[in-house]
This record gives sequence, C-alpha cells and structure tokens, in this order.
Amino acid sequence: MPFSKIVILTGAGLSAESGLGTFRGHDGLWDHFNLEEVATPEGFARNPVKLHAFYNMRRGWLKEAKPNAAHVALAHFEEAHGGDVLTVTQNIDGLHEAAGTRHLIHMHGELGRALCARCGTSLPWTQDLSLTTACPVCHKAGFLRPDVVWFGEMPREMDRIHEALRQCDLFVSVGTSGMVYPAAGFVALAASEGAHTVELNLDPSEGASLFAEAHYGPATEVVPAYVETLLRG
Ligand code: BV8
Repeated sequence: MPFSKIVILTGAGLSAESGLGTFRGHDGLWDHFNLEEVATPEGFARNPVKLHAFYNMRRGWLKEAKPNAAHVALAHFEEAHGGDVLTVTQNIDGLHEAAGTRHLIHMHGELGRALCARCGTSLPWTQDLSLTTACPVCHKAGFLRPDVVWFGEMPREMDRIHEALRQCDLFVSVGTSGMVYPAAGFVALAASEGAHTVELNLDPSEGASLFAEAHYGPATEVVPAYVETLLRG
C-alpha cells in the first residue's frame, strides 16, 4: 500500500444509488426547492414551516435508505488499510456509519440529529420537527432545527480537516460536484502539500482539472474497483 495518510471526501453522488437525491444534475433537489428558503438561517427565520417540511421529507427518505456497494467498499478499505484513513462527508445521511466506517467527520452535520437554536443542545432525533416541538433540555418550542450546516454557516471540525489535508499523501474525492466551499477547495490544498489526488465521480466535477487521476462512472462500480487496486498496491 503506497499511501499511509489518506483523506476521502464524499458527496451526494455516493448516496445517489441508495435512493437519496443529489442537489444538482438531472432532477436535483435544487430543481424543486429554493436553496435560500430551505438551507439558510435566513430561510429558517422567514418560513420555518417550509424548511421543516423539506427536512422532514428527507428524514423520511433516510428511513428507507441502505448503504450501497460504494459505502461498503470505503468501510472495507478503512479496515483493511488499518492505518490513517479519514473520511470527510458532506452528506447528512448515516450511510457511512451503517456501512461500518469509523473515522468519519460530518462536515455539514447530520439529519439524524436536532439542534436547539436557543440552548445549543444537540441530540439524536429521528421524528419530524415542527414549530411546536419542544427542546427536551430547555423545554422551549420553536427553536429545534435539523443539526445540519446551512449556507453561510461554518462547517464542522474545519481545523481537524485542514490538518489531515496538510498531512495526507492521498486525497480521494467521491460523488461531489465541487461547487460548494470550503469542501471544493480541499483538492487544491491537498495537492499543494504534495498529495496524490483522485476523483471518482459519474462525470467530471467543477474541479476535475485539479485532480492527478480520475475514474468516471457510477460510484457502486468505480469505488469498489479503485479500492481493489489500492489494496492490491
Ligand atoms: C461557509 C447541508 C463560512 C445541508 C450543505 C467561496 C466561493 C464562493 C462561495 C463561497 C465561498 N466560500 C463560501 C461560499 C458560500 C457557500 C458556497 O460554497 N456557495 C456555493 C453555492 C457557491 N458555502 C457556504 O456557505 C459554506 N459555509 O462558507 O461558511 C466559512 C467556511 C470556512 C471557513 C471560513 C468561513 C457552507 C456550505 C454548506 C451548506 N450545506 N448541505 C443539506 O444537506 O441540506 S451543501 C450541500 O451541497 C452538500 O452538503 C454539499 O456540500 C453541496 C454540494 O453537493 P454535492 O454533495 O457535491 O452534490 P451535487 O448534487 O452538487 O453533486 C453530486 C455529484 O455526484 C455530481 O458531480 C454528479 O455527477 C455525481 N453523481 C451523481 N450520481 C452519481 C454521482 N457520482 C457517482 N455515482 C453516482 N451514482
């Protein structure tokens, strides 16, 4: 195994074949919903009912979704490598964990958790949220929100992520369009520190030219195949 410190970035394309929609591309979520209304703090303040409906719908989808062959291959790679493999996901679903990945950062939060905007409590949450849902800690209603990172909000664990990107000798990006920052800037940082960079995607992303190597096709095909070549070394 030629690589010792590895960072894997994943996006919605990884979970597409598990039945969870992507944001952009054909029939993406942003074709049907206005990003400003359902994925910004301003949208939550203006119309929380519309925003809760959006995330309650997606939380319902999560209940049916199962990890696919790409999630399983990444979890297998983490275990087989046995060393320093960090998975950083933009996805708010729990499919990496369900597949067995352990060293994982949800940089955009988790839909399986709720956050109280009043007292700051974050807790596991699987039911629908509404304006009448009271926080189990401060007991006030109307402040509970999905524990996800909206546009204009700071992603999670950025220091830990930046440190791993500076140290890694392999950066692999799976199923992301490279259109949203700071995630879209990770390949440039990793490459500038000398890492080998690989894109695994259905088609070339916004940052395709920044990658040293690329394999295009459905994640359930290209990810297991790439993991196999890595483990064969
Ligand atoms: C921030 C959670 C301050 C909620 C999400 C610099 C330049 C320009 C703009 C900015 C900038 N810096 C910041 C901004 C603003 C903004 C931004 O980037 N705007 C964009 C639109 C231009 N960024 C922010 O606001 C971020 N916060 O900057 O805070 C800060 C930060 C750091 C340091 C200092 C200050 C916060 C952004 C997070 C927003 N929350 N999600 C939710 O899920 O509802 S973003 C959401 O969209 C996802 O989480 C993901 O991050 C992003 C992109 O989605 P992808 O996962 O890439 O999915 P997409 O549909 O776009 O693409 C799917 C890909 O998969 C495609 O390429 C497709 O070909 C491929 N595919 C499809 N099917 C398959 C497949 N591949 C393989 N197999 C398949 N079967």
